[in-house]
Amino acid sequence: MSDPVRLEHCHGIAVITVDHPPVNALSQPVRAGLLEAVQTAARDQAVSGIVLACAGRTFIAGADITEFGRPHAEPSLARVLDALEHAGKPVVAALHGTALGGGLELAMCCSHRVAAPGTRVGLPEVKLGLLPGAGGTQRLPRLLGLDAALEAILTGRMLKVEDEAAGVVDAVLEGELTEAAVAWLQGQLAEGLTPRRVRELGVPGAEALPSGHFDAVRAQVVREAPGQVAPLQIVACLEAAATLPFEQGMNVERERFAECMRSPQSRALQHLFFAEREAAKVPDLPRETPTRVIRRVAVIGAGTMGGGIAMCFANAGREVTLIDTSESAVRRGLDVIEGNYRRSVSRGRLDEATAMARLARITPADQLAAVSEADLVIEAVYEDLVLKQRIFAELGERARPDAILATNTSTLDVDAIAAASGAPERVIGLHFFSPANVMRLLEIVRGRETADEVLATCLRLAREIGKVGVVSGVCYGFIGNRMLEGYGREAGLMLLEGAAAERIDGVITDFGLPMGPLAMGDLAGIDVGARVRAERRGAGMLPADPRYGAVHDRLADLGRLGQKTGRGVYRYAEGSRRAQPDPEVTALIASLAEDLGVGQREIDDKEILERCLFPLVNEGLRILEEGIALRASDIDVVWVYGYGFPAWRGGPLHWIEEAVGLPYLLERLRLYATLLGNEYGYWTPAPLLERLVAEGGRLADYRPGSR
Ligand code: 3H9
Repeated sequence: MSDPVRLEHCHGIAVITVDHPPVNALSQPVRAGLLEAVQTAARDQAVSGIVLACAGRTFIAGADITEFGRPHAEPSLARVLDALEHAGKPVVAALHGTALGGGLELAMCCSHRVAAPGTRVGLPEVKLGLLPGAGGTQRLPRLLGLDAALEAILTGRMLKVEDEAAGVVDAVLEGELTEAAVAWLQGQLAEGLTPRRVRELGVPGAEALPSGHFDAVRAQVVREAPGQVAPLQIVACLEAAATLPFEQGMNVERERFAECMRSPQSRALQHLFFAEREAAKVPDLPRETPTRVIRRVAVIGAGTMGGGIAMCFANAGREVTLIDTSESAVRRGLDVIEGNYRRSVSRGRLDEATAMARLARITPADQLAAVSEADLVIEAVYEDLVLKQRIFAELGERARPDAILATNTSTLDVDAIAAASGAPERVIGLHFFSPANVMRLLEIVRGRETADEVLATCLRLAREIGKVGVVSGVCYGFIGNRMLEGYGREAGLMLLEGAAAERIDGVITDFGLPMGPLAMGDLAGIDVGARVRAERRGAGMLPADPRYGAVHDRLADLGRLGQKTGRGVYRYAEGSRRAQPDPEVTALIASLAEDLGVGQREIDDKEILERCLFPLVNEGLRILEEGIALRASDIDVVWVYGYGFPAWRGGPLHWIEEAVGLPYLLERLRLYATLLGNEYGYWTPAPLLERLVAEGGRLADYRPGSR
């Protein structure tokens, strides 16, 4: 391996280059190399200034996350930063790409900073359950002002050096960056430039803070990030920056950073960071598999889902043809899309010109023949196998022979749909989550005959359109919706057994999901679930349990279809989305329970949580063992990005392994089987669970097919 840090000389300027692909993270060899190079350049009388730059696609992206949790290896980052800050001559950090976390903290210890156009900087540690632990909480407010720094550190957002982060850099330089930085430094030295330390600056905005300012900030943080540790610790550090001398502020930061580092939340978020990247790797898909360029996309179905998918691709610069069966149907779909863009503009999230350019990329069509130019066709009509097969048969004839044909089905058999096309190797499932232009998950369903090239293209495409792609095998509901079934089933059964809807949902939202299962059912439409149950019951796919879905089926019969009719499990005031308990539903459930011979009782919060989440996890284990998911962490990614499972719990399988314990899960499944009966197999432990517990194995290490 080549040296990760080089020291060269250029007319009296020492140029230190970090070259440590892929992102120049501050691993031990980089820290050691930097320390030595800085000390050498500082001692060298012939050197009047130092430029610190990076090779490759980006400036330093932060500490090396893979080193977290391992024994500390010298030199510490603090020592490197100290050497930079005390070099005794000007040190210019030359930023390009992204300067993140420890990378930005390092740059802020240099006396000056210059950047290539388009460079972004940020302190994203909060996304890892951490806070910037190398002076970022004390130095950024000195450069950006208190409020802007607080916002940047709490959100972890990247800021452009041309606008929001202008205060961080001394100049934005055109041309080859290192050369430009050397020239800039030489020019400044000629004008008498001397080293400067950010620590010696005041904190703009900290002068006349009203009393109770930080208490108000803390209250807001608790509201917006309930249950999370790092954001409150960040506020404490920023309060220290605003009120204490620099060194004391650093002490506060050091203590708080160590607390965050020890927290299970940080471990969970680090797990997700790597899980998200791991998901893109498919063991039996060769890395060198060629991919196709996707410029034009045709979306069939201009409903909510199709419209969202069309927006997704238009936002990512692709030309989109939106197809439905009639001109009026496409027009309606386009109107909704236009309304969405206009709303984004009025909320300041998008400028008018960008919004209209995106809208202009979507061309309406009312004939399937309009797919003929597309590189990728995505079918997003309603869940009806026969209809989808008919469309795919036609696509087999009308689409370009090299076009990828995708179905957005959320439950149906992708292989059966693929077969209808006559070219199943070109077919794949692309399961978007509603609203498709917002939710980050994309389940990529690999059919029995899907070609490697098609899969590789879709994995790359997911990234290009800002989604996290997770590969799933073919089964009912794929990874996410299959796991959802037991969760929804138990919520319905507990209603029948006497638990109040708002209590069930409350337990789940307290746990950290954005919505409980019953409110979610109301939002999705009770008729939707009822229709799916009816079909599955007809196909013999449901247990012969009269209690299964009984409450929701009754509500559907009564026309209580959820939010859209103002009544579902809850009641909604005209035009409001606020769910209110409905005594009518309580009475209806009580009478239904009596009809079905179900006794009602008090159900405590612990039982509610376990009965909702343990079947979900248990099904996840089956999915893993069957090889539907490639690894446990893929399932975590699905649930965090597709269903709002709290990221700081790491996803359902990380949570069960780290916070609950597999032996406890097994014990409770057995207990519920005894207490509630197990006639329909609801509580039968997944074989993988029994095995892992018996052998003391770890879920995180398990791979399908391994023992
Ligand atoms: C920190 O700095 C703490 C300090 O405050 C205090 C210390 C005392 N470490 O995302 P990509 C790997 S905390 C190790 O696909 P992109 C990544 O796993 C850190 N590895 O590329 C992947 O590996 P693989 C604060 C890292 O172009 C490969 O690089 N910083 C790190 O889409 C490519 O990554 C952050 O949180 C790392 N820090 O995006 C920044 N970063 O190829 C985290 C990446 O094997 N990083 N890898 O799958 C990012 O946000 C993005 O990676 C970045 C590039 C925007 C830089």
